[in-house]
Amino acid sequence: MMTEKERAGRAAAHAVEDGMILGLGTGSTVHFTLLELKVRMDQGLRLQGVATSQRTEILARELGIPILPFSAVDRIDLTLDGADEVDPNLNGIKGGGGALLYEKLVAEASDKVIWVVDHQKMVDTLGRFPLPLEVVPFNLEKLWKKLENQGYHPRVRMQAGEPFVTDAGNRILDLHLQAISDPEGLHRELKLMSGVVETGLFLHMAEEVIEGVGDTLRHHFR
Ligand code: ABF
Repeated sequence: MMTEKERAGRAAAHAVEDGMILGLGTGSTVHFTLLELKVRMDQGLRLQGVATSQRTEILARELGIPILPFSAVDRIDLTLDGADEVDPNLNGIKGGGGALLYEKLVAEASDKVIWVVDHQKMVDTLGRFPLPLEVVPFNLEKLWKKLENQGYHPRVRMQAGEPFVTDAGNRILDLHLQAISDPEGLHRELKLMSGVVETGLFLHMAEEVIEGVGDTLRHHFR
């Protein structure tokens, strides 16, 4: 039986129209979207993709999906991506995969954004998932201290015993907030801190969320 991730991921590939330029997200759910795009390409669908991470680009190339550099496109027709948490307003937390900066830049250049999630990603209030913050390495320790003093419970994201490094060469601090009562206000506060590159709060960006629920799908619209 298909998992909720696969069901949602594959469904999103059928929102793609012939000739589209796509934003290709990062994560294990959107992985299935790329697999289904390959199936549709073998049936004649034409498309080009802009990858949001090196690992998505590698997968896309392995599947034969034509890749364009982000710098080569003015607009993207449709971005298909995953998310870590989505609230009833279709605001989300992204960045669990460490690709939040390029994902947000690609989403902002897109005419439409669809997220694909399994059921456990849908929440009433954002924040139980630690909020990723992309920060410049130069200021990592001082930003950690500032956020710690403000009670934001920051943790340096690690990989193989070293600080995780994003595709842009930055670091990630994950904020363990439990609940975010004012996502807009928190996003603005964090973005104004020197050394913060981007937050994992994706607000008013997704037009649709395709949720895998057991053996069915739910479509949520903003
Ligand atoms: C990506 O999708 C990340 O922002 C987010 O962490 C991820 C969700 O991963 P998965 O689909 O593997 O749960 O866009």
